[in-house]
Amino acid sequence: MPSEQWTHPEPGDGPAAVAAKPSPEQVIAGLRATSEGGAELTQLLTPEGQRIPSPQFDKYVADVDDEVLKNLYRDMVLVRRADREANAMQRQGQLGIWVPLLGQEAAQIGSGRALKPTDMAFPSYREHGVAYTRGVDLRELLGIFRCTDQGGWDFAAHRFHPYTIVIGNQVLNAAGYAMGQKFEGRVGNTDGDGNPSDTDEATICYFGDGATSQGDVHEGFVWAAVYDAPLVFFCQNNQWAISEPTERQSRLPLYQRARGYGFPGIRVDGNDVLACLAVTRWALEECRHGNGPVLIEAFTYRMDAHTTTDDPTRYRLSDELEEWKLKDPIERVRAYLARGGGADHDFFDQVQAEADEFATQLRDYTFNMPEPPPERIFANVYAEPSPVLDAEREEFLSYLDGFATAGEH
Ligand SMILES: Cc1ncc(C[n+]2csc(CCOP(=O)(O)OP(=O)(O)O)c2C)c(N)n1
Ligand SMILES: [Mg+2]
Repeated sequence: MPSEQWTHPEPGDGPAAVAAKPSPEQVIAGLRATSEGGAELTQLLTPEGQRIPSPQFDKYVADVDDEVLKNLYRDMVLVRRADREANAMQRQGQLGIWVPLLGQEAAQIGSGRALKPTDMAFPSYREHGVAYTRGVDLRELLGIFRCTDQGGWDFAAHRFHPYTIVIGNQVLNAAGYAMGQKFEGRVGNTDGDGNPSDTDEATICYFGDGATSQGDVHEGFVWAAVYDAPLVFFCQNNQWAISEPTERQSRLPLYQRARGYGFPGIRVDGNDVLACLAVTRWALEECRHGNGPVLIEAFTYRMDAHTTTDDPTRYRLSDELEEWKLKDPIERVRAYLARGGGADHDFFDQVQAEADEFATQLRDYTFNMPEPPPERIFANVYAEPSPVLDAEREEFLSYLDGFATAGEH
């Protein structure tokens, strides 16, 4: 029988001297009670592939017919296949490290496809699926993991910030960026008919459950809140921060933290691409209209290791993984499409063949990836030319030349 969720006693309920502590079962029940669905969890597609109507969110996916859903399915299959290929290439010594996204495809594709080209996105280091939706060539992204490249893509062109390894740091960057959008009047505009303007912008910032324990994230929440910055905080709660479970990070579901900062928080089924699309579209619209920020907690599960340097069998039980396989984000879309006749075997076979071809291209490119010249380390540091940096580059180049000369003697 599931344990009751623990609630702290109200002031005056009892003598303060009596310790009011939740049992471990109550802590876990509070954090995970909604993993099965229910009032707290926004879900539009069940793990069995059944469409649940939502009075609040259906209008945000009114355009999603079978064709659009097939595209979302294709996106998820392609990024999963790319993820598995990259994982295998790391094992073969072709990449220095890999950070798997397995299980988080719906959270990333759903939220990424909710963005407009003019919106800005700040990822952590696992957002390969979001990168794909921003038009980043995943071959370029693999350069970071092969250590031939420091950034991987044109951040301004894709409106997709560099990966950030320092936990939570990108939340400050995103808060500052969104405050800039506000200061420059790029939110809350109306067209000639008094309707919200198409040109308004928002920012989305991705981070994990573990990051919510980091000071930077709290500072970002405060700044974004008091400036009404157009910022969607998108927390992928994959329930683990390497080996630390969420119950070691919080006493209550993460989305509820938003209330303390004064903005809305919502928990969405992070394995439901339709719900992630709908909720993120809603949140981005709120932000573009000047009602930001919003916190979205996408409740999901990391189905692989933290990175290829991690061994999850040392800290978690395999039955947890088995349970989450039943909530696979791709399978539920497939079940929905197959049952409703929206897609047949040919479609699924064709997507699989396309994914295999995609993986082959990634592999071929990775094996022959061009190595950039060493002085590239000086590129893209500042927007304007810098005499100090120019001098350092010249010094570095003559240092390298010294090796060539030494070799000649
Ligand atoms: C400031 C900082 N502290 C510690 C680390 C080491 N570290 C790397 S990933 C990680 C866990 C992050 O977990 P979470 O935020 O849940 O993201 P996930 O990896 O699960 O997507 C930690 C502690 C770091 N990169 N930066
Ligand atoms: Mg995590």
